[in-house]
Amino acid sequence: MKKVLIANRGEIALRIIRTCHEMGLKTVAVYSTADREALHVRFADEAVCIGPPPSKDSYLRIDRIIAAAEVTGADAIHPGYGFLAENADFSAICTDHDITFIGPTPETIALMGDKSQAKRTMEEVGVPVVPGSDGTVEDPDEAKRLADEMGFPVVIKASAGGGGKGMRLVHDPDLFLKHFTAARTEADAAFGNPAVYIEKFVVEPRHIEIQVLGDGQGTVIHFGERECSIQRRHQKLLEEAPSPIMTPDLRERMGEAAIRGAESVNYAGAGTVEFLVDAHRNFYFMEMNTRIQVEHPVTEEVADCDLMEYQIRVAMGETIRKRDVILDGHAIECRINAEDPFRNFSPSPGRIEAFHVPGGHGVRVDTHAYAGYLIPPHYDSMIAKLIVRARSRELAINKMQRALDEFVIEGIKTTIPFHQQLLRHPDFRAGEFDTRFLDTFTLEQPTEA
Ligand code: MV4
Repeated sequence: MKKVLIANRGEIALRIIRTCHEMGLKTVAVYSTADREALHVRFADEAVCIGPPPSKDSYLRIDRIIAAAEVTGADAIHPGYGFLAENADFSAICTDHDITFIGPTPETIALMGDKSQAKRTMEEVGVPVVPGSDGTVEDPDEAKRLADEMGFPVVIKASAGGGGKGMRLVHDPDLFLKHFTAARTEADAAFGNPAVYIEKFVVEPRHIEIQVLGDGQGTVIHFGERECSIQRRHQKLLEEAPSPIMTPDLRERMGEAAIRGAESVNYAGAGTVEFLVDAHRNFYFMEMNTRIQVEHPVTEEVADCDLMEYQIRVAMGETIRKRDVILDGHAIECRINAEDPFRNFSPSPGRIEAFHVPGGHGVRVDTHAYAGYLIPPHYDSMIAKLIVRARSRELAINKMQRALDEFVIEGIKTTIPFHQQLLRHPDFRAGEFDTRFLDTFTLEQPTEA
């Protein structure tokens, strides 16, 4: 591997380019016409324009990305997250063109993309899963019988969905059939696949995920957990490692389960095994993400490693040594989005007039933004990730507050004021929250100047 094409944009494209250059690898950026002025274009050794602003005409165009790799002689492609990162066809097409796809095999991506099959795969090797239907259910009467057996509330989930897409909660048994039919119709419209499965609803759950790395040659290791319960409409806003509820014993059991699941598919690359954890610390497999995630830096900080370097090394064919990864300290990431938290998080694209990033000990900022940068309206609203690391959770929260206070972004609205209020909340500070926390968290309106 000598030259890596980055099939992405924004902070993650920069993040990938940095590791490639440290490893002595050349880089190729691809960009849409909306990203001509973007930093990933400037930081890469070469750059190829792949189309107009809409993602479907540029960052999602497999043919143009492969052509860009061929004309520049790139021998590997890193997909980042989003866009084509979990597209099994893309992984297969790269391989067909003798280009190394930095990620899992097409078979693994497709298997984990089918949420019902992924769940069955995990259950078969003894990973705890949420009680529910054995695979997908088509027949409404059979579905109703199963739901009655499990007891309400239940959730109906689209097999082709994930991340909260195509999910329905049903409390009232009398409304089950209506929801079941609607869920199938919706899934068909959204994913071209009506298949749904049914689960018992886990109340007051936390979302805790385990970072894994496999070499595709039989070895998988884990890097501990990330606490991801602070979400709004299935969009994470803050992540941390370790989870405030974690114990060494629970980490050992969840880590072992994640490894067992990943080993059963001879997993290759970085991956994340998502679990729901209930109030009694029972854990249940939910989904596996076959990509590097937005929140990977909190793991890098507590494990003191470069996960992207590991992704690239295993894609080059290196094996990994079975070992317990040493975790130390506490890391928190705040997602800084170009959104107005006081106007229902509505997008706030536009030109950044002033931009000053915080610094100092234990502070990391992953961003593609700069003073004068015009945020295009076509893509994700995340413009920076602010990551801090300290010896304890309390010290990390204090450091994050200091860093947020230093962060200056003018010209657009951002989620910085949201994070400042969240970090002051006594329940957040006490580590007492679950996935419903933001449903009831009310922002204090700023006082008019
Ligand atoms: C659940 C659940 C409770 N019980 N499944 C939402 C995202 C998708 N990955 C699955 N999700 C959930 N599945 C059962 N059986 C609650 C959620 C859920 C959730 C999960 C993680 C983080 C935030 C969430 C917010 C609402 C619901």
